[in-house]
Amino acid sequence: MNKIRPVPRHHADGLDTNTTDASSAGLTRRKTLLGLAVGGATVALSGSLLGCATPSDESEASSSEDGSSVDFDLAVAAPGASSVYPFALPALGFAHDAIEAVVDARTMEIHHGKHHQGYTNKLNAALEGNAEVQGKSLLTLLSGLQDLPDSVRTAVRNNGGGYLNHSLFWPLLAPGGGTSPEGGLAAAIDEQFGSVDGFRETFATQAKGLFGSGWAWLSADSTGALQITRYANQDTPLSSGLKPVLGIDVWEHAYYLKYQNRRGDYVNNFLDTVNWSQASANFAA
Ligand code: MN3
Repeated sequence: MNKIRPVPRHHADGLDTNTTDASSAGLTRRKTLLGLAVGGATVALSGSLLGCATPSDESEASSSEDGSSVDFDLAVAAPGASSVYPFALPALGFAHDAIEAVVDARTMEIHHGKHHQGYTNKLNAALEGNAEVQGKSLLTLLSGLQDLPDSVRTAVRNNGGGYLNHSLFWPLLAPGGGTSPEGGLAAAIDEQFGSVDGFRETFATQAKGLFGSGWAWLSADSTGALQITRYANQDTPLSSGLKPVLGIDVWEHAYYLKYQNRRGDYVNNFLDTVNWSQASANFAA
């Protein structure tokens, strides 16, 4: 079990919402916020553009707001995922053609074997020769980006984030077809979104509307409260003190061969194929 030290996040803005345009490892300046209704839920949009923050934008990043921590256990990641350097490409866990209803085999082959492998290789390369950073766990690195040397911070943010996000993503796909939320996660979804359908509508809206490349995540804070958060590039919920529960990769490399510009169809098919047992395990991790 790894203790994650959270960085101050969005309720510092006085908002009590379950969706946030976050981003940027909790390092984004959040000055202008506006609320709007999406799918019956209030959505907070940061005035900062996704991806425009830089790791040096550290005005809020150095201390915990309430001293609490988010626990997260990398054991829920794909088989073979590494928690420390050197990092190895984890197993996909199913055949490339096992989820054709969502993503075609060629895309899965490239996505796992080239993109995820690429993040793995580049993360290792960034840490090679830096013994001090090598000794830190991936979760420590990603939850403490502001503490890293300038020479490796961006590489860890992008490639460490890519390594983790994809390691969590593969097990969230159910080759046998989608299941239903279980246990504590089922109760939390009902409480936060009214129903699984309510969750689905809000999550799909966020995933479809994310500009450019990134991820939409259902995450939990240290109290177990859920929120849907969008991240640019390979930023992760861990970097804003949140526990990742269910995420979708909306980079074009994840769907373009099968869907071209029809991201919405990809998002809907993904939501039909969620391994909710895995998401429930992530929530409990
Ligand atoms: Mn990807």
